[in-house]
Amino acid sequence: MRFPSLPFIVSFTAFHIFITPVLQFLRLMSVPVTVPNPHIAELAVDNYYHLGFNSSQDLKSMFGDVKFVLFGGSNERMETIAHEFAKTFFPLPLGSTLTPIGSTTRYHMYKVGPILTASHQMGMASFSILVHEMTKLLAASGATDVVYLRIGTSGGLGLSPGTVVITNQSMNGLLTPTFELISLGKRHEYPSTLHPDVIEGLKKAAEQNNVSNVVIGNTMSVDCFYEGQGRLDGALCEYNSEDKFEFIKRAEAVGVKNIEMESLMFGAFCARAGIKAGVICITLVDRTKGDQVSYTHDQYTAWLDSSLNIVKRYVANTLGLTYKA
Ligand code: R2B
Ligand code: URA
Repeated sequence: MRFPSLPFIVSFTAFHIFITPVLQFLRLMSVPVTVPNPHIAELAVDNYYHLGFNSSQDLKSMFGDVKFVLFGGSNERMETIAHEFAKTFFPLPLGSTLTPIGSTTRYHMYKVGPILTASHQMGMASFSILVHEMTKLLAASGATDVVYLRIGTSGGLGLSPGTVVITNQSMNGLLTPTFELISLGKRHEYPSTLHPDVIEGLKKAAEQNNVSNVVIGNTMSVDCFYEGQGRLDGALCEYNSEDKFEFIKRAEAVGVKNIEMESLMFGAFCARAGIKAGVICITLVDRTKGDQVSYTHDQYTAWLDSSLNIVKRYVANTLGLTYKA
């Protein structure tokens, strides 16, 4: 057996003595939300136009404590989620009610303790405006260690409706993991990645909740509900059922478990902005069985609850809160 050389032993020991504490210290340091765009600093006042706030306001006292932003499509769902977080972790002062903050023309936002919930409506274009303005607002507020989560709905592939999918990797309609943005007449491709800490944290929370209807897999994300998702029930359709199933097989072969309309842009934006992000969606329909979406109110509530309970557990684990399922 060969013994390690002296220089190796010296550098190995030095690494452990000096570098390990530095790495531990860095891990404990808080990470502020920042905006990489240098032009923002030149603005006297930045108007977060679609949110109904601006940078001249006392944003620090309003949003400086935010740790999680929970995004989802519908106004109603984001109100329900805010209520759930108030009920479980941050009771509202006696006699007060939860009301949306800022402008409600485009999105609805609620704040409960260090949690913001915000509806992004449908599709990447709408969500992109929200994440740009949300990130600028949180950066101006001095918020630190913020995690973004999309709690959404989707169509499943070979999964019974109500299954919860934690996204590993988002893919575009060509089944590659890049988000395409056309800017100044040029095509840009950005890798879309969700943060491994968030994926792991959601997985662990799902295990702790001991729920069986959870899968981890890839998500196809496209800016279209009908033809872009290979549905046969849109007003227009130029392919047949065989074409649809041939594509679904190809998607399944690269690990796609569900299809939705936002995670690709979300993953690319958050990776570029240096924000930890994750996506957890319930499935509303099994696309290998049909295209029409229909469910009862009670089913929807139960399905949403199982994804929400995972998110609650993950938030509790991250913020050191007590959570009983
Ligand atoms: C899921 O549901 C919406 C379409 O019905 C869309 O926002 C999505 O990603
Ligand atoms: N949302 C989608 O984008 N697709 C579905 O099939 C269901 C919900």
